[in-house]
Amino acid sequence: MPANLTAQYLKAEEEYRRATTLDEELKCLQVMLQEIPKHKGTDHLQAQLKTKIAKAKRELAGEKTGGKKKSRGLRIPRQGAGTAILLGGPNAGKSQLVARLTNASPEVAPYPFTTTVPAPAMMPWEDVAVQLIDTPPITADYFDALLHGLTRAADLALLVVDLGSDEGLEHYQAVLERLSKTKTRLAATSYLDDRDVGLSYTQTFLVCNKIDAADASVRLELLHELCPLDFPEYHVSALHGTWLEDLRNAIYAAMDVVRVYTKLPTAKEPDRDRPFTVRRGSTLLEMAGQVHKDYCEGLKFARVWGAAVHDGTQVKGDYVLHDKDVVELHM
Ligand SMILES: Nc1nc2c(ncn2[C@@H]2O[C@H](COP(=O)(O)OP(=O)(O)O)[C@@H](O)[C@H]2O)c(=O)[nH]1
Ligand SMILES: [Mg+2]
Repeated sequence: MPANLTAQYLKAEEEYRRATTLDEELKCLQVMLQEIPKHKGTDHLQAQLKTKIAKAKRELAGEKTGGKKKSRGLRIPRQGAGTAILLGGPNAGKSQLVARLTNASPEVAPYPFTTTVPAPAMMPWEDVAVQLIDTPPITADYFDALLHGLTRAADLALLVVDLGSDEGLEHYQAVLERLSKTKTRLAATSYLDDRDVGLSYTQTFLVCNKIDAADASVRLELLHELCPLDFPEYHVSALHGTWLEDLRNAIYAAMDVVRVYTKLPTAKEPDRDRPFTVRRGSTLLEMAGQVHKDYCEGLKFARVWGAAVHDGTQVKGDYVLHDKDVVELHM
């Protein structure tokens, strides 16, 4: 890791990894280049950033003049507290899981390639929701190109393994093999490679599905022997709904956000229907920008009701938000 990377650099890098538009991507790259300490040790990274900025600018110009949109892959707009993408071999039960965790009804069937395009659906958690993306399977011969960008931008990947058949383990090994050859990889935490900002790692849970099947426990042991990985593991039956609530809670927790309710100065009660979610550790100013650009610029102070402060405490933009804070913004 190059020395002395500023907090602003790391934040821009994080946003770059999760960018869903070309415009966002360009802005983040520009901040990264501006913030990177200029010395020999970062020469390589500086050059890389410059190349990427030039490329993003060219592509943006192309889009604006109505040229052919570069196929940067499908970008599914972010919705809710965060995004988790399901990955796995054929028939692992990805669609069944999505069906159980959301109100959507994707097609579930005992033959491969039932799911042909990545499809988002919302998973409720208390009064907020997490976006899940169901995907076509990854096999030794097939890897939908769209999955790279989607996985890179996701907050979490759910790698689904089929414990219901012996092929399940073979499929799983093929998926790992396939992913290890790309620049979109899975890891215990999310980050970008220090030397190559194009190489990204996405935080992953291993979801061992079909624990209801005969011999599932034998296959689980075999799985641990064959490919020991340090991902947090969840053992579920998507079909019967076993342990799915634990998985649901863990998915939400992995989004690492807090909920904030806004209140108008003239109102007695906050708007409880639509909490904002912001990254844990975010400040009031960052949240105000999410409410409206004008709030970010014109914010004078806020009053906060919450666990960490006395009711109605007056705070400034640098106040760090807590889960379930009620915030009254004053311009
Ligand atoms: N026994 C069992 N079967 C399951 C489970 N989850 C999914 N299946 C079955 O596995 C097959 C493939 O499921 P599907 O969700 O379409 O897999 P996908 O290709 O990964 O989306 C279907 O016949 C499902 O009913 C489970 O937990 N237990
Ligand atoms: Mg499917």
